[in-house]
Amino acid sequence: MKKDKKLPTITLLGQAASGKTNLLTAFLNHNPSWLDLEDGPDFVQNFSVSEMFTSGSEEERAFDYLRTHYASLLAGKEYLLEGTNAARRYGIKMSFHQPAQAKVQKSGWLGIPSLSSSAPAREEELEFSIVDGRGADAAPVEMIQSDDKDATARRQEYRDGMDDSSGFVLFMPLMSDDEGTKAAISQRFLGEITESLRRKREKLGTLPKLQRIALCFTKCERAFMNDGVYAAESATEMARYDGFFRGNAVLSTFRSLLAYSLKDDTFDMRVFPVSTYGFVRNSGSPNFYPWSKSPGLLTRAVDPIDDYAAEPIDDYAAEPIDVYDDIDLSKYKDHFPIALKDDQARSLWRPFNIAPPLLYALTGRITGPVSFSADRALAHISD
Ligand SMILES: Nc1nc2c(ncn2[C@@H]2O[C@H](COP(=O)(O)OP(=O)(O)O)[C@@H](O)[C@H]2O)c(=O)[nH]1
Ligand SMILES: [Mg+2]
Repeated sequence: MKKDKKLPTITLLGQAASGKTNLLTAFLNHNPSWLDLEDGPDFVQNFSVSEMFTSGSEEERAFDYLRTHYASLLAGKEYLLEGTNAARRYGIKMSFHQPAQAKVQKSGWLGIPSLSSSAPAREEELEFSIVDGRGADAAPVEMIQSDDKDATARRQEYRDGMDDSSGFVLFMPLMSDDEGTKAAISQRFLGEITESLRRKREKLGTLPKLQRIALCFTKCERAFMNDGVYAAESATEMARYDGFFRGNAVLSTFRSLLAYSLKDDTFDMRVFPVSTYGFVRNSGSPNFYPWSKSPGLLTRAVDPIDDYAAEPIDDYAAEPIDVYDDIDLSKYKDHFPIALKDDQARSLWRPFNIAPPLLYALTGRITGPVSFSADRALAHISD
């Protein structure tokens, strides 16, 4: 990544295993037309995403690691991989077509919408950097977190990333963890954000102002496991999140931040349900397979000579493989495992709403099939 130029920066924040690195990997590797950016009021078209590195750089090496990570998820071999162990900055270039936009004013006489202004169509190119780090470094738990030099240096890099950022993308799993744990973790992130805001105020003019926070509820496909083939559609319906948001410990903890974002001259905030696993293309079912031995994508490619397999499988088999000897599997056998080739697994994997929070944090554009304004999120909490 070019060091001579300060790129607009966004930082991914969230507890360990909240899905930061997987989302970034999918964003950089996935079929561009599946990034959900062509949906929503500020939709864009014909976008492409690419990375910018000096070859042989540390960033390039780390990016190659991300590619491996992505390939291994498809193959269901994620257990071979390490977690994120340092704060990394990836240089990214995104280009897209911005269609002509008519801004409609709703306050016309008799409520008739009147056209107030319009923006012509144009091509846009954004160069930016994304900071991804080790969750525990961004919001350390005193007592548990190591205080050695390495840990302190890593933490400092992550905090520097936040200070250089005009947008934060905050990750919290929609399900899992008890409310107490979620509240405690959110509290630590709230503390880190508040500290960064304080440093930004102190160094006004040197550090960029925080413009936006995208709060992502990750792994949201798991909330729709009972919806079968209607899951993908259900996930776009705002009302379906009522039950998850009401009394939600994360939203309650961030209540003050959400309320603060509504004031003039502060940052904006928006809430996005996201899922990197997403839904199976054409079928609409959640692309999550809760096999206790190895939870992961439903559509992972199954290696015929996998350790789990008792016998080699016909290359062309498109039927359930009956070689896993896990008794838990019997209840899943109607849809998994299916011998998918790598490219089939890749083409069936359609992530949900993963690029919209990134574009929002960067530019304020609202894209994607579903998201909640701060107002609306607050209304959910106080319902
Ligand atoms: N069910 C589900 N699991 C996910 C999703 N995204 C990531 N994961 C899993 O969550 C774990 C942590 O993901 P990772 O991206 O490494 O989290 P990070 O520590 O925040 O970077 C991995 O086992 C992922 O496969 C998702 O959308 N749905
Ligand atoms: Mg990570």
